[in-house]
Amino acid sequence: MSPKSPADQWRELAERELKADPKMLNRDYGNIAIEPVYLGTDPDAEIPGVEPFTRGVRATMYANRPWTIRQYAGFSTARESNSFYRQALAGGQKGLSVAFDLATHRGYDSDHPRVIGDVGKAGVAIDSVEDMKILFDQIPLDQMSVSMTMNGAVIPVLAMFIVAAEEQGVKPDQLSGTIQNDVLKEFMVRNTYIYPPEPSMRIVGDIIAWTAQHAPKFNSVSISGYHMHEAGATAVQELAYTLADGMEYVRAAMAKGLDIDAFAPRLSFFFGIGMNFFLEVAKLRAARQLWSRIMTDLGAKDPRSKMLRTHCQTSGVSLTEQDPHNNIVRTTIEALAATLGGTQSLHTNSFDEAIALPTEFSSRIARNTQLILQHESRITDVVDPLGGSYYVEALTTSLVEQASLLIDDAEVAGGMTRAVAEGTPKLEIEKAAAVRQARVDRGEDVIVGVNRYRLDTEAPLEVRDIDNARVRAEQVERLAEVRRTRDDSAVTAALDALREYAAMDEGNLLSAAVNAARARATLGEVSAAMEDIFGRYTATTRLISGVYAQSYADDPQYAELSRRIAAFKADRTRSPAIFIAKMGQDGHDRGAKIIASAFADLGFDVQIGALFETAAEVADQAGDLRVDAIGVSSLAAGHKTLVPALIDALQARGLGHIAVIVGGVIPEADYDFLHEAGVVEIFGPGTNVLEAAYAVLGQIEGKLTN
Ligand code: SCD
Repeated sequence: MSPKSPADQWRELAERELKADPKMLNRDYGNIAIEPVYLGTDPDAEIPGVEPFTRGVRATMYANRPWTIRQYAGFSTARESNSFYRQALAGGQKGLSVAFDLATHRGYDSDHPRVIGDVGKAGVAIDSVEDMKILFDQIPLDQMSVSMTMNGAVIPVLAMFIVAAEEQGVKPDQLSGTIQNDVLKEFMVRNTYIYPPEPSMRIVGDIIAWTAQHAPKFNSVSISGYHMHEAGATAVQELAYTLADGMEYVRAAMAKGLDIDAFAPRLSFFFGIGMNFFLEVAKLRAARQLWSRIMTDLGAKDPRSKMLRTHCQTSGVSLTEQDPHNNIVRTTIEALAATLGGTQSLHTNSFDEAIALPTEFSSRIARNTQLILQHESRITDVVDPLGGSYYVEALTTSLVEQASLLIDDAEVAGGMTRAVAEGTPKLEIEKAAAVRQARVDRGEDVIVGVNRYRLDTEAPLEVRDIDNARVRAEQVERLAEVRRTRDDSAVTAALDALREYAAMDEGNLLSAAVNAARARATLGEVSAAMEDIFGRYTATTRLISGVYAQSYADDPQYAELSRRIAAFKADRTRSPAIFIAKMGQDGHDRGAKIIASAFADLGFDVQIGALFETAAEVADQAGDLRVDAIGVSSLAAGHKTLVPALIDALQARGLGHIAVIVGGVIPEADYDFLHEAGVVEIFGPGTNVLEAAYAVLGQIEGKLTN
C-alpha cells in the first residue's frame, strides 16, 4: 500500500476536527477558489495538525474555529470586575482572563500593612471565596473558560476558584481554563514569587497532579515567555528559557510518579508578540517544532502531549506614552503576527496601557481589533498562510537552531531551577534589555512619536483611576464579615492540615487548601500557613555593568556628562549618590535595573533597594546610605499613595533634602499631584536615559548649592 499523500492525511485529520458546517472550508473570492490549506508539492512537506506541528496544532486551525479572544482584565473590587467581564462578553469576547492585584499575587489579604498602595490597583482584589463568588457571579463556570494569572499565591487562588465553582454547582471535571502557575519565570523576570524556588516547584507539581486527576480539562500551567519578552529578552532567549522552564515542570511532575501523557496535554504556553513581524510569526512556529521534539525526547507518546498550545499577548513595552493612538496600529500589527503564527488565544493591549489601566473605550478598541481580524480580514480562511514562505521558513529554522543551543546550555548547567536560582538567565535578559534601550536612546531603533516624529504638544488623554482607599475599605469590611461568620475551629484545623502537608513533603497542598477555602480561610491565611514552613524568598539584586558605557563610547553628550560627574567627584571627594527604590508589591524591575546600570556606568554611586519595600524602609536606607536622591520606580499605579508616604517618612527623619524622583507608568494627570507632594522630576515611559541622568545630576547639584 502506498503511503497516504499529504492532502489525504490532512483531509482525514480535518474531517475529525470539523464539527461545524464543512462548507466552511470551501471559500471563493469571486472567481478565485480558495483551498482551506496549501500543502505545496513536496511529499515530505509538513502538514498542519501533524507532528512537529510547525504549521499549527490543528489541521483546520481558524478555518474551523478561530482563536479565543481572551482579554486580560481585572481591577478594583470583584463586583466591578465582574460587571466589566459581563460587558466584555456581551461585546464579543470569548474567554476570560483574570488580572489579580499585587496584594493577592504576593499572598497578602487587603488589610495587610505592606499592601496599602496595591489593593485593587493593577488587578482585582481577592481575599476569600466570597470575593471569588462575586467575581464570577452570573458567569457559568461549566461553560466559560477562565484563565487566571497567578503564580505566587497560586494555591489559595486556585482553591478558591474550585470552591466558588463548587458552590455554583460545577464540579472540577467540568472546569475549563488555565492557571499560570509558572513560578520559574517569576524568579527570572516577573517577581511575584512568595516562597523559595524549591517549595515553589513542589507547588507547581502538586497543581499538575491535582488537575490531572480531578480537572482534566483544566490547563495546569501556562509556561510563559511573555514576561521575559517584556523584560527585554531577545526572541531566542524567550524561546529557549520558556521551553527549558517547560522541561523542568515536566520533570517535576514525572518525579511525582505521574505518567507524562497523563498531564502533558494540559501544559500550555504564553508568548509575547512584539513589532518584529516576521520574526514573531517564526517564533511561534519554532516554539511548536522545538516542543514537539523535546517532548518526544522526554518520552511522550500521545501527540497531544507534544502540541504546543499557546496564548499570546501583544507587547506592552512596545506601547508608547507619546502619541498613544499609534499604539492601536502597533497592537494590530502584533495581533496579526500572533494569529499568522497560529496562536490559540490572544490578548490585544489597549492603546492607553503605557499610561494607565484601560478605560471602557480603549478596551473596546482593543477587543474590536481582534473582532475585525476574525470577521473582516479573511485571514482565518486558510490554515497557516505563511507556511512555505522562504523567509519565514528560514527564520523558523534559525530560531530553532539558536534556541536549541541556549536550551542545551541550560541543561548542561543543571536545568532551569538551578540556573534561575543562580540568576544567570535574569542577567542575560537584563543585558539584552540594556542594549535595546541604548539603541532606542541613540535613535538606532526608531520609535515613531518618541525618538522620531515627536509631537510638540500632546493632547491630554482620559485615563482610568482607581480609588485605592475606597477599594481597600470595602475589602477590609468584607474580610471582617468573613472572619465573623465562619467557624474558626474548622479554619484552624484546615490550616493545620495544610501546614502539616507542607512540612511533611507529602499530601497534595491544593487539596488541603480546597478544604481551607471551603471553611473560609482567607487568602492571606492560607498563604501564611505555607510560609510558616517554606519561608518567604528574598532575591539578591545583581546589576549588570558596562553596556551603556560601551554603547555610548563615541557619544559627545555621554562624554560631557561623565566629565561633569568626574568634576562633581573632584570637588566633593565623592560621587553623586542615588538610591533606586521599588515600593509596594510592584515587581516590575526592568526600568529600575536599566536606570541603575546606566547611571552606574556614568559614574553615579548607585544603590538599588530590594523589591517590595515600604516607604519607611526606603527612607531608613536612604538615610543610612546618605544619598542625594531617591529614584522611585512605579509601574503598578501605587505612586499616589506610596510616593507621598515616602516624602513624609523622609521629612519625619530630617531627610527632606533628599531629592525624590519618580519614573515609570505615571499618568500625566498625576504630575501636578506628585510635584505638589514634593517630587522634583518625573520620567514617563520613553524617557531617554541620558537626558534623565542630566536632569537628576542637575537636581542634585541644585540641592547641594542651595
Ligand atoms: C480548537 N479546537 C478545535 C479547533 N481549534 N477543534 C476543532 N477544530 C479546530 N480547528 C478546540 C480545542 O481542542 C479545545 O478543546 C477548544 O476548541 C478550545 O480551543 P483551544 O485552542 O484550547 O483554546 P482555549 O480554550 O482558548 O485555550 C487556549 C490555551 C489556554 C490552551 C492557550 O491555556 C489559555 O486560554 N490560555 C490563556 C492564558 C492567559 O489568558 N494568560 C494571561 C496572562 P479541548 O480543550 O477539548 O481540546 C496575562 C499576563 O500574564 C499579563 C502580564 C502580567 O500580568 O504580568
